[in-house]
Amino acid sequence: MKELRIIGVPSDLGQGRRGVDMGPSAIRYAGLSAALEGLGYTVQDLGNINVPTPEMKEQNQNTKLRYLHEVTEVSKNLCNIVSTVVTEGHIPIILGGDHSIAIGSLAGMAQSSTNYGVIWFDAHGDMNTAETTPSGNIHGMPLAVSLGYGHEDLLAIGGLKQKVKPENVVMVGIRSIDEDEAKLIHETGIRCYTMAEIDRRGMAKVMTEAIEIATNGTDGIHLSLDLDALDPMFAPGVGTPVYGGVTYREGHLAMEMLASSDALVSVDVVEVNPILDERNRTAMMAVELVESLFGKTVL
Ligand code: B3U
Ligand code: MN
Ligand code: MN
Repeated sequence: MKELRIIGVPSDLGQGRRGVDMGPSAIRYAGLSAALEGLGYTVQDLGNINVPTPEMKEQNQNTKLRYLHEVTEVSKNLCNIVSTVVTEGHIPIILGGDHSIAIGSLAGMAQSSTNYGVIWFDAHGDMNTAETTPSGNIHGMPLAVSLGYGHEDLLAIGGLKQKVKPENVVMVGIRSIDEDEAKLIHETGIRCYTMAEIDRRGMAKVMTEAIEIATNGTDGIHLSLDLDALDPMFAPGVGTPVYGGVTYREGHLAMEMLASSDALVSVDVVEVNPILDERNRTAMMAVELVESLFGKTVL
């Protein structure tokens, strides 16, 4: 059985609200390592990557991308660690932090020479570029960057190449897309399962197809799990909650189907904000979902 490596990335540089930097602590406090060990895995926690706090830094006036320089440095670091972990034959569990950290995880996966597909579990598309972003927040851009669209500094992390092929990328849980962001989604042709489609066809069918797309011709799946994919009823501690999300049961079903696929090679768990949370519920939800993802069953 593959071993698991936990990597914390306490970054809130990619979005506007403080607190998501405490996500790794909250998820650890909710018992992540013990839960995975309980499932029979060997788990090693590699600790946190060093991330500057926003108060230490002046905003760079040359770009509208907030904390571009700092996000770039953090991503390069994460890229190297993820690539090492995967090359050693282990599964990285990357704890955010805001979703900008996925730029580093996917760059690291690409550097490790694993040919992987991506399931982007999120309320949002995260397909903005420097031109289309309404906020300047880099957490709205990581999927675009990984597909080769966006600021050159971000594209250069881990080498100037597309980090994942669009034909192996699937979005699930989507219900908030900016107008210009939609154009890029159509242009790249990535498969986008909106909440409307999940309502109509059911999570089981959607995940069957999603897994098929992400594994078609690849060595495995990277899951980028943004907790705001879930309805705020189940995951209130996120910076940009959107009603009408994935339910508790649908979330677990999706993770269980990924576990059965036996294709998972790496995972991000992002956007848990303990300041906005209710008694660490969202971090506990994250741990539960990860347990299902790694094979927890009732019997
Ligand atoms: N699409 C908006 C909002 C957003 C993206 N990701 C999150 N929120 N979590 C933006 O700023 O790019
Ligand atoms: Mn996201
Ligand atoms: Mn989101």
